[in-house]
Amino acid sequence: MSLFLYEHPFAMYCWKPLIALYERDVPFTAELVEADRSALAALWPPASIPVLVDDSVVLAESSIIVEHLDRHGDAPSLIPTDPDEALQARLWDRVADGYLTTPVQRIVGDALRPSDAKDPYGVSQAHATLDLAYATLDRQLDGRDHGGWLAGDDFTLADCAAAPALHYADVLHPLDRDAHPALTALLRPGTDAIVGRSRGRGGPPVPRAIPAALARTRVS
Ligand SMILES: N[C@@H](CCC(=O)N[C@@H](CS)C(=O)NCC(=O)O)C(=O)O
Repeated sequence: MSLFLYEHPFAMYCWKPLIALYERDVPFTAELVEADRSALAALWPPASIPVLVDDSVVLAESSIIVEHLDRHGDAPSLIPTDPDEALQARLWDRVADGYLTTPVQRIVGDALRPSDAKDPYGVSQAHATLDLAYATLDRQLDGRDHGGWLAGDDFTLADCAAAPALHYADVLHPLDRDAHPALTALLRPGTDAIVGRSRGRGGPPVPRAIPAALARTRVS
């Protein structure tokens, strides 16, 4: 078995399979993707990251990669085997991507645009979407009789998606800790500790670099 993950350490969507890989204790080789994506495009024409190569199988899309990783390692499945629970995991993965990661990408993307191509309206919409996401996720977590994970009792795909997205979102659009205590509990230990919280394993080393990196590039 040889797994290669094409990724960049600052890319939220790459953290999702990275968390799954560490959580499942699956050995892999990280292939750093930078500006030149031609080699990646030969594997996967959109050249988005992450991309996983598992022997002859090439898989893109972070959620699909996490689903595939359930075939590796012996940790409990990140897509629950119960069909109803699996739907919840997929649902909250979609919520994390759509309502956290997408607006974060919009805000960061706008900060990188030339000054004559800014989209202030889009950015203000993105901030409003993050408020909606915080309220939605906090309500999902609040007062529920489960382990504090988004989709139920267990750590799932949904948490792999939400942890990094929430981490970045909080930098760009600070989470009101008083208004959203349940969601704060998910954020509180920091992303590496969130990973570690899943069955007590240590978090991946790469995300520890992220807060410092983001602090240097803070946009509002
Ligand atoms: N839906 C995709 C989104 C992947 C995505 O947007 N990846 C970003 C990095 S986080 C990317 O490659 N963007 C294109 C670019 O940077 O050129 C997934 O879940 O994998």
